[in-house]
Amino acid sequence: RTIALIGAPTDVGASVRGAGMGPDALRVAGLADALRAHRFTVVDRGNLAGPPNPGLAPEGGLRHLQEVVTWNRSVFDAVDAALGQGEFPLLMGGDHCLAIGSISAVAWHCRRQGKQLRVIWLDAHTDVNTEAISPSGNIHGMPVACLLGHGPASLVGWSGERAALEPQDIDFIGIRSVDRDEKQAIRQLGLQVYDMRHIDEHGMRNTMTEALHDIGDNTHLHVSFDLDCLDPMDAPGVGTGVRGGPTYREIQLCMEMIADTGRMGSLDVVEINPALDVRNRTAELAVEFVQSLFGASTLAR
Ligand code: DIR
Ligand code: MN
Ligand code: MN
Ligand code: MN
Repeated sequence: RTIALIGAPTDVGASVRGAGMGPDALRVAGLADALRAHRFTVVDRGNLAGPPNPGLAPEGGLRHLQEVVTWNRSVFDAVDAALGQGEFPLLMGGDHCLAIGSISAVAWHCRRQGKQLRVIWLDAHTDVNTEAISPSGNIHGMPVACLLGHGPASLVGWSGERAALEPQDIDFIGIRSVDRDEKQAIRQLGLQVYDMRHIDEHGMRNTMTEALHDIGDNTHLHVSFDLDCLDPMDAPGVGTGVRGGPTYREIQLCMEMIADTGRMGSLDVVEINPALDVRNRTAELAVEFVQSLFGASTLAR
């Protein structure tokens, strides 16, 4: 299977600048060769082009809406093209707003192929804000809402008449920061959120067993990996770090259990901010975890 690396160097969905350098940080950390070492064919499609970050305040509760739409259109087209060629699209962000284009393309593909789409969202945040409730106006805090059909008209409905996702299609792992009105949205939508307390009490093994229980032969599993899911002590290169994340070992187990399903069909690696990092540590950690997602383990080859 060929893995297509797609760079989307932008931070238009955030207010902290720097995530636009994420794709090159991953390249410098050796992402392509790390995957080749596990006998994958890897093609780096380079970086998508898009508008610069205008650095403006939110308008109507949304910061940089037009720029976010333009970047996501490019991401949609690149992910759609990769899937159409039978490749595995690996989106290198960029901030997490890019999951709108990425997952919309995956949902569109799954519909045409008659596949069941399931998403695992690894993040400190649930990203289910809308323009009506977001305290920041940053669209990287809104991609899940948009994919569920709640958001500005220009960011919803990209994968056909129905929304890209239904609430039961997505599980959240590692959550420890949810905004006030976002909590109500989670309850109303009935989202399955495995927060840090759940992981503390039940352990990562039981948490992932539950989250992955309905993965079947016809499932396309998409993983959306926001590096701020990790503890900022391990991954300082993120714009909105929150203390109290899963340990290195817990994330390794999480990735290995996803790999064991054999159903991962697409991946986002987002929110790496080299401007805030320490000697590229966060991108290097991301490369380690991505290898585990693709089946690397201590005793198998
Ligand atoms: C916050 C931060 N909940 C917001 N979200 C982030 O602005 O909506 N998501 N950083 O990854
Ligand atoms: Mn996120
Ligand atoms: Mn986050
Ligand atoms: Mn579930």
